[in-house]
Amino acid sequence: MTSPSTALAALEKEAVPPFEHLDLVTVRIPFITPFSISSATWDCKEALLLRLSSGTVTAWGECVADPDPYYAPETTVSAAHVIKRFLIPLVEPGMPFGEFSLRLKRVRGNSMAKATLENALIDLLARRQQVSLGTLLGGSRTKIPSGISLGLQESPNQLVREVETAVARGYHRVKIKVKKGKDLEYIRAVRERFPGIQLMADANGDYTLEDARHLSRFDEFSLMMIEQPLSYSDFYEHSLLQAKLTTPICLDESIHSLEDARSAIALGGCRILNLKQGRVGGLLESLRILELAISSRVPVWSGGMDESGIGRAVNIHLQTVDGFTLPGDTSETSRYFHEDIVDPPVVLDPDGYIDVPHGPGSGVSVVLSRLEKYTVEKERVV
Ligand code: OSB
Ligand code: MG
Repeated sequence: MTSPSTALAALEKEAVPPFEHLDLVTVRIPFITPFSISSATWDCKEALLLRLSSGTVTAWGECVADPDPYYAPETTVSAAHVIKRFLIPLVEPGMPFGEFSLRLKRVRGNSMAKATLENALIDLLARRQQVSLGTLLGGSRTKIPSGISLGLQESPNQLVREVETAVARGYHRVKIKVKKGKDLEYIRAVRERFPGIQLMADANGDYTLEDARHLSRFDEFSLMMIEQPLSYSDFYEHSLLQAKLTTPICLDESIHSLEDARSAIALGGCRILNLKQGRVGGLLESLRILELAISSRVPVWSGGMDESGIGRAVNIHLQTVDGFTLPGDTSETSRYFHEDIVDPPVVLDPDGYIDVPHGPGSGVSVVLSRLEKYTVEKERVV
């Protein structure tokens, strides 16, 4: 087994691969049903994709930014702008990834844009070396546990029906979205039906510290954690809230970097981390955060951004690395899409696990006819 820090040191020494072309492609892939969180509803996956071509090899990166700034400040359009204007000029093929990563620091924030470019370059590196992304990251697992994130529902009964389907399918852990006025009744209904499942709630920042007493009523339901109860940009008030709750707090949207993770953990603002590689600037920063979490004894799991198969595969490979101690938000392709742009789709085995894709790089291939069908914009940048 390779520790995240050992894998990081090796990856930092690898040379950024050369490429002939770089394309930005925006796709809109319909969802089977709309997905709602406390701050937004999406009826399709709009994603910015970055393609690198090098000889016969093609590599991809998927940006996790939404078309709107309702989950995080970046958007598909802002990410495309930052990539073109500020990030691509920093790429010098042949330079070590460690140096590339340092250069990116001059551009403040914009971690989703950075992850998009870094993901594509690392996918290209792995494909050229004929190794899988997981291997490059020092991962050893061949399968990972599944988890599902259920959006806000019309009624507690409707939510229970959704949970029944997820449990029957074999998901290892169920996350439900909550918001003010759609919380205790919903959690109670699910707990009464399923007293023993691994269950958690995600508020996407809908509450304030004034709701502390209300939130402490979540404690009776033995939730694994409550995710991002307070503001998308806060650590401090989460630390005050954590002192009043027995349920562990997990932070999601307030963590954009290693520094954020360090501050949040040091303050006691979270006992668990949702690590979304696409939100923290990519895979190198994810390895740094994993190392911190292991040494701080903070459990980590991989979040998702309802990605297409490109980003979904990256999240799966990352979860083969040590430090991911809890099931994440990695679900089957068919949980979101009738049709995705890559093959093979993500499916659950009879035990609710997901096989890590085989083959070089992310191990999935983009099906060009489907890509074209869902493309709404494309631009050759290099
Ligand atoms: O808060 O984790 C979140 C999706 C979009 C934006 C924010 C979140 C989510 C999810 C879905 O919960 C996770 C997934 O299935 O990929
Ligand atoms: Mg979340």
